[in-house]
Amino acid sequence: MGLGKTGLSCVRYLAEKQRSFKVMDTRENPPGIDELRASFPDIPVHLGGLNVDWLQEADELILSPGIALATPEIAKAVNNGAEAIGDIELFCRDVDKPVVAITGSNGKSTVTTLLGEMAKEAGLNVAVGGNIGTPALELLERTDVDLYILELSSFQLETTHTLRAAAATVLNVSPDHMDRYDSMMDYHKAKQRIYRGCKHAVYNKQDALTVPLLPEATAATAFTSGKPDLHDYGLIEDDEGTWLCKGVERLSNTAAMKLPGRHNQVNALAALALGDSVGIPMVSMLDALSRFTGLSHRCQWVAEKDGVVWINDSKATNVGASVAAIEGLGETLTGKIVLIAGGDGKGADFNQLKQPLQKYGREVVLMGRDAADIEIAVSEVIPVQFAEDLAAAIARAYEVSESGDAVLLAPACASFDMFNSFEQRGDVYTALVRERLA
Ligand code: UMA
Ligand code: ADP
Repeated sequence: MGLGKTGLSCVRYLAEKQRSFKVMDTRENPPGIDELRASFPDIPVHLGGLNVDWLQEADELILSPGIALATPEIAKAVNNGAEAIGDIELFCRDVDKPVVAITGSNGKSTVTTLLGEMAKEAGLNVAVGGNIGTPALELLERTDVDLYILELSSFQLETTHTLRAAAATVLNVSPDHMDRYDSMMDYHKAKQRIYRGCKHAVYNKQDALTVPLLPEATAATAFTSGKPDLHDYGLIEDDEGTWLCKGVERLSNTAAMKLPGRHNQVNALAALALGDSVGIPMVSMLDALSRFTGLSHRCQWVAEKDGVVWINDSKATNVGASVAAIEGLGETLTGKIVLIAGGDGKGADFNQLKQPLQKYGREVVLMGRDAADIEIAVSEVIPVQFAEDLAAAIARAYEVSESGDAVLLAPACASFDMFNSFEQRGDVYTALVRERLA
């Protein structure tokens, strides 16, 4: 149920296994339909709605993540005895190498990619996928894999029953996808499924909702942005700066990291804890970490000049992500943040920006459609300037920033009023910054 990327990967997998199946999608013209018709012309397809007869006949329903289990027709079929699973469950039933599974409200893609780089550095043949882009079942097409690293969304976890990961983590839990869940409790329950049957759980000591609800005998390691207990991963501050630590052991000074921000130091600790628990050598992991500049558009280091660092967090398309970036970065600076924000606010409440900006901000440069709404929310606590476009915003930030500062593009808004996508917004920012600093 559901074509798209996931559905197509299931079709290829089921066809290869010579299973008997049908495909449906509520969309009239779902992505992947042309490929399905060309490569699998004999597979029955129902589009533009749910086929209730097919649902009643099925032994097994394989749901794409975009389809909710709570859909009444699906709930009814499950009540009548059909089993509801997803692509990750199919993957789990077949996989014969260790799997590291990563979920959380924020930081999933960063930790997944970083851990992949760490495993590669150690010489492992690693396959990285899941919610991050390549559907998990496509990874099974490779025959040389030593280790699988999967980013999993709560949607995927809802329909996964036998994950049994070698290592699993919930990085953090904050409100998200509340259009799909009745309450935070339901969202939390979906995330917790990642720990089912795992050999080693890795959790965030500062976020109670990530603590695994597992038998005590399960091995578990915590990470924290505070001082670690004996077997935890954490941060220790001394006159040489901040250290990534395992217990009292100093692993690396954070000055050796290119990934900016406290939240990314915590992401690094999570990746180290996961990698350690599946036996990736620490020295390889630290090497990979020191080179990792982060994913494009997520608090990405762009340039540094005259003591001012320029950061692209165009992926901060909502207020929560901007707040994380301001706080994460702010804590690590000797100076302050010049924030470039604004765009299509999607009706958001910008008041949450006030407190972190009061603490860490030097000035806010606003652009885009909803700039005035942000000004109303924050102007009491921080100077605000308006800019015609991104180039003008960069020019103003260049003028006002001082040594020790960071200029941060973290718009708290979608990009569609000025750009095609958050990626394009970030690319334009990167090019304009480099041009100005050249
Ligand atoms: N849809 C329908 N009718 C259907 C099936 C889907 O209207 O019958 C809609 C869904 O509600 C959704 C959209 O179509 O809005 C796409 O859903 P899908 O299940 O077809 O998505 P795929 O193309 O298979 O992509 C999915 C993940 N998408 C979602 O979870 C919505 C991708 O994560 C993931 O990369 C891919 O599988 C491979 O595993 C994207 C995502 O936005 C990046 N994830 C969410 C997030 O990260 O916040 C959870
Ligand atoms: P996800 O895959 O969960 O969306 P990403 O790694 O793509 O996560 O990061 C998305 C946004 O979330 C980034 O723009 C960043 O500002 C913020 N972020 C990243 N890591 C964390 C974290 N550990 N805690 C809070 N926010 C974070």
